[in-house]
Formats: sequence, structure tokens, C-alpha cells
Amino acid sequence: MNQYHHTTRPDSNKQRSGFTLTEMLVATALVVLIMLMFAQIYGSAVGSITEQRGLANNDQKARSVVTTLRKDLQALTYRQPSFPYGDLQGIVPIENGDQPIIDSVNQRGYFFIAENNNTNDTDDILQFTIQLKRGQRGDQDDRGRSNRFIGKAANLGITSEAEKDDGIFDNDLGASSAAEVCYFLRGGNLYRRLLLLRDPIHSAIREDGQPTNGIGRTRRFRTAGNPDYTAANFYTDFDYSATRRDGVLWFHSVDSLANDRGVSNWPIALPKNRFGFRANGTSFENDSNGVYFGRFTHAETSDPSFGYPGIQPTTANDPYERGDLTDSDGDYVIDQLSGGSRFGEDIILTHVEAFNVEVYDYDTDAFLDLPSNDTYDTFHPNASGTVPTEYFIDTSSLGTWTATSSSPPSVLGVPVLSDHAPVRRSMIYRRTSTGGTTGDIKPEFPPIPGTIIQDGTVTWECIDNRKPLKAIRITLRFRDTRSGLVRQLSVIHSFVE
Ligand SMILES: [Ca+2]
Ligand SMILES: [Ca+2]
Ligand SMILES: [Ca+2]
Ligand SMILES: [Ca+2]
Repeated sequence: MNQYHHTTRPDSNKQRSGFTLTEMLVATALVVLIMLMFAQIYGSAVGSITEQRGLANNDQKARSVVTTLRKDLQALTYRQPSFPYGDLQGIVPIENGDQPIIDSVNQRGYFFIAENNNTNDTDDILQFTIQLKRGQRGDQDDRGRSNRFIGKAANLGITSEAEKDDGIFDNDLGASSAAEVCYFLRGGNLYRRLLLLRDPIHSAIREDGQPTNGIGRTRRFRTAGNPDYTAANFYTDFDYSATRRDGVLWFHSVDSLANDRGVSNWPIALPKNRFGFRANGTSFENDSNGVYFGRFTHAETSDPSFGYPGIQPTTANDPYERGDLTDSDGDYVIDQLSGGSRFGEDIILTHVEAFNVEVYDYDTDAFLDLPSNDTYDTFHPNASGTVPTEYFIDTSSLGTWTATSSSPPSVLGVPVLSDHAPVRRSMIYRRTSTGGTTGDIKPEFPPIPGTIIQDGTVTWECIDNRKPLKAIRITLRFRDTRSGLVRQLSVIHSFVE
């Protein structure tokens, strides 16, 4: 039996000659739909690739900037004082009269913040001194052992010069374990300006032309016999910290970091010796129209007319005093100093929208801006002129000691040098007795916390009046130009050790 039977469907025997119009329309619609879907998927994929590239670019830049900033902060020379100079947690400024209580190992160089407008995160300045160390604070410095800071140094053809500090002659570079560094924003660019402190490498053999001060350590300053650098503009050819004194150009050295030697070492902490500060000790941050510019950039300091500190400036050509500096064309370069050859060498990040420095306030347990136009400055005991606002110190009603006084003040500033010298507020004496009458002769008031002084029938106790700065936070916000994405990063640096 033939079980096989042929089933037929309608039209199955007909040869198809084409698609119907309906089929065509449906097919076309499907193709368009699919294409649209692909376009959408592809588009968003491309978008996310661009975004990811943007993030990667930002992250890469940010990592490098943050690494640099962290390294600089870790190399801070100005640190928490250690026993017996206090048991404070954080850094404290050095006041006039504080010479006896300076920790010469940890309180070296300076640390400076300028807030300017405290609702504006583009006008903060962070500037401080750094030195590479083997480990933590108090360690020997690391001369020649790790990557030292490298900077330009022109070859002057004399025996003791910065060009030889790296031990290699004729490469137009010098090196140092120490520098002063400043960070600031201008025109959306973050600048890091590095100025080396002279620190020639050690050499057992003196015939190699290495500069030395004769005791095998560092050459502090240029020799007075060849004082001026007149060949070209100083900052075009030297990434070195220098100043002028007695009509002569002087390099700063690692010895300039010491704050316990008066002014014999021409200390870099003395404001007038720092980069970006005027001879009167004030930070120079605005052009002649009062427009903020932060610090002079490489573009400006390499302008042939910058002059300072290579030549003795006159009022007309001293960049800190001339009074005609403007940026009228709005290109964020001072017009009068726009002919420099080193444009952009100090830019470390572009398209930056904020560089905000804040200080930790333990009363409110928060990071806060300083008040507008204020600075935080660790200062120098011999500094004169404008004294920075004394944050983190109790400046309340200090009295002065008077013989046989029956109404002694409750708080006494520790007198320094002589009875007529200004009182110091880093260490104060509080009256612990009620009432009483002071003695006939003024007692010694040593600046040692915890010291009890019996003065007639009055009892005084020495108090460490300094309130340390425990930490700062630096917030960096910048934009990736391809993706348009904004990234924000914060670096918190603790001064507590
Ligand atoms: Ca500000
Ligand atoms: Ca060299
Ligand atoms: Ca300009
Ligand atoms: Ca700020």
C-alpha cells in the first residue's frame, strides 16, 4: 500500500514571480527599523567610548598631577615640631621672638596659602619649600641618592656655578634635593613653578670643579666676585631660587631652609626672599589694575625685560614695583612681559575650573576656606613688615607685667629679649591664682609649657598657646575637552605625624 500521499498546499505548485507590495513595505519597514536600532546602539556605544576616553584622559592627567602634588606635600620641609618644642599635632607658625622654641630639624623653610576671594576657587595660591628625604621627618636629607629636582642652569664658565650642581658639566642643567614650589591657576591652566635651592653634590675629589664652600658641604651663594648675570634674563637660564642683596645676585641654598640662625643664612622663609614676594614682604599676586594673576609664569619671567634678579632693578623695570603691568588683550599673559621663550613650561594641567585650598578647622570638623584676602603663613621670626593673620592662636587680651600690682592681668604674654620687647603669644602665662599682688622684681618667664612661676602672691603657669594646622584639602576640578566631562579630585594632606 502506498501510504505515501502527497499533501498539497494551495499555490505550492505555482512558481512565484516576486514579492507583493505589502511584503515589500513590511520588509522595508523592518530594515529601516533594524537600521535605526543599530544606529542607536552604535551611537551610544561610540558616545560611551568617547566618554570613557575622556575619563581615561582626565584620569591620566589627574593621576600625574595628583602624584606630583602629593610628592611635593610629602617633601614639605615645614613640619610638626617634635619634643621638646611642643607636643602639638600639626604645624604652627613661628612668631617674632620664637627663636628659642624653633625645632631646627622640622620647622625648616615655609608653608604659605593665599585665599584671595574666598568664594572664588581660581585665585588660591599654594607655595612651600620641599626637600627629598630618605624616609620620614628628621632623617638625613637624601643628597644624590634619589631623583633630585632638575632645572635649567646656564654655563657661565666660572668655578662655582649652578651648572655644576648636578656633577655634570656642560649639559645646561643643575640638580638639587630642595626647592621652593608654587601652585596657582591662571586662565584655566594650573601652574607648578619650581625653583631649586642650590645643593651641589658631594664629591670626594675637589679637583673636579665641583662647587664647595670649603667645608665640603654646600655653596650657599654665588661668589661676590662675579655677582651679576647679565648675559640674558636670569629666569630664562636658571630654574633657581635667587634674590638680590647689597646690589648682588645671590642663589639660595639648602642652608636657606634653616629658620634658627637669624638672617645670616638669608632664609628663604623670610617673605622678601621668596619667589613672588615683594621687597616689603608682601605676596605679589595682582597686576597694576588689581587683576589677579597669581605668580609670574615662565612665559613672563623669561621675557628679556623681566630683569630681576639678574640685574639690579630700577623702579621702571623691577617687575615687582614697576606699576604698569596689565593684561589688556586678555590672553592671560602680562602684556609687558609677553616676549618670553619659555611659554607653557610650567603648565601641568589645562582646562582647570577650580584649584581650591582649604584648611581643616577642628572646631567645626570641616575643611574651610580662609576668610577673603587672608593668608596662612608659617612666617619667619626675623620677618618684619606686614605680619600675616595669626590663625590658630589665642590673641585675646594679653596683659603686661607690672611690679607690685594688686590687679595682675589674667593672661600674660611671654616677654622676649627685654622687658620692652613685644610680648610673644606662642607661649603665654595664665594666672592660676585668684587676686594676689605681683612681686617687686619681674621674674623670668621661660617659654616652657607647664612651668609654674610664683610671683609675689600671684601664681602663673606657662601655656602653649599655639593651635596647629592639622590638615589641608586641595580640590581640583577640570574638564575634558573631547567628552565635555568635568572631573573633580581632592587631595587631603595631614600635617599630623
Ligand atoms: Ca579663593
Ligand atoms: Ca650640569
Ligand atoms: Ca596679555
Ligand atoms: Ca580656598
